This record gives sequence, structure tokens and C-alpha cells, in this order.
Amino acid sequence: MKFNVLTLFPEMFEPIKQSIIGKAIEKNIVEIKLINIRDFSKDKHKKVDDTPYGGGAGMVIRPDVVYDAYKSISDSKTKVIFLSPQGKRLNQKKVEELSREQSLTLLCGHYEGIDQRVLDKIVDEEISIGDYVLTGGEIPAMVLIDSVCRYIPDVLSQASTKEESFSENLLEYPQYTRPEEFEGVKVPEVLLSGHHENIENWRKQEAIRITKSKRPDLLK
Ligand code: 4FD
Repeated sequence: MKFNVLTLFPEMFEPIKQSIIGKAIEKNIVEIKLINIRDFSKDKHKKVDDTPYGGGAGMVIRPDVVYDAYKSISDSKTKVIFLSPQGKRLNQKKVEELSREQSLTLLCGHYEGIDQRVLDKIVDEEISIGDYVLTGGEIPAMVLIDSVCRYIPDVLSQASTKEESFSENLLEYPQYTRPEEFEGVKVPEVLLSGHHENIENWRKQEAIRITKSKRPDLLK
């Protein structure tokens, strides 16, 4: 999977190159190409924004600068996603769907806004990570990259993906490790029994019980 990120703050993406995503990048399973929108400014002061037509506070990112940055992407086919509070809410089903694309281009805006004409011209989907406002689309873009990467074959260990598909639409069952007794609380007996079928059934029941108690909406 190739991710292109159109942003004014490429340095913000350093943390996502760590850990599991970092390993996937090293293995060439994932590529993250950061494109600094400012590099496409034709202005001698590298200015990318201007005052809004019609007046009002703040500034608006120019459409030509964003369009030139977009045109620098060489991928033959890429789905362009604009991260915004007005977008369709991201969920696990959408994440799985996006993981089947060969290339995703994430456009990160700021509250000041991007000229509507370039959004209408290049954006395929507008996505929100939840009903709250952030200072920029960079953190939502990282949330999307991280969640999508988990669905790319060989990014996670086989065990974790298999486990997850088993418990579809249920929350995870509780986990225990040594010691067998902690602060007077013992590990559930069934987990020490070595009886795999009983353990599997217990875990399924626990997953259902926890989902009913914490997220009843998931069962409806
Ligand atoms: N909930 C989200 C995305 C971006 C963002 C921005 C218009 C604000 C929250 C376009 C308004 C981008 C989200 C930047 N805040 N802030 O996914």
C-alpha cells in the first residue's frame, strides 16, 4: 500500500514511521510519501494562502498550489481522501475497504480552509475520524494510515488478524498472564485447564458479556 500525504506539516508524520508501521515500511509492504504543499508555492516567500473572497477572518489555501502538489503524485490510480469534520465517519468496515486500494492520497487541511474548487476537482472521499475539531487533518491522516495498515497482509502477525476475524463485531475477551494469583485474585480456572474447546467457549461468552455491558449498540 502506498500512502501519499499532502500537508503543510510533513514533520508531524515522524511518529508514524515507528514500531509496526516502521517495520512494514522496511519490508516494503507500506510506503508513505510526504508531499509538502509549500514546495509548490510559486511565491518568492513560499506563501500558500490568501485572504478569502467576500471578506472575513482568516486565510484560505490557494487552489493552484494544492493542485500542483497533487499533480506531482505519479501513481497511475490513487483515491484522494480529504480529512475533515464534515466527512463520513471512519469505522472498521471503511478501514477494511480502504486497505484494498493500491494507493491512497490524504489531503490534510486546516480550519482556515482550502479553496473549494480544488477540493471539488481532486477529492474522491471526505472522511472524519469523529465528531470533534482538531487544528489540522494530520492526526486524522495518521489515524487512517495506522488503522488501514493493520489490514494489509503481513503487517501484523497472522495470529492477531485471525483472532480478530473470529470475534467480529464483539469486543475482545480479557487476557491473563502470570502470576496465577495477583493481590488475592486468581486467573479464571478454565484458562489453566488446558481444555481448548472450553477455553474457546469461555472467551466467546466473555466477549459477548463485555460487549453487552460496555457497547450494547454493537449487538443491535
Ligand atoms: N474529525 C477532523 C479532521 C480535520 C480537522 C480541518 C475543515 C478543519 C477534525 C478541514 C475543517 C480540515 C476529523 C482540520 N479536525 N481539522 O476527522
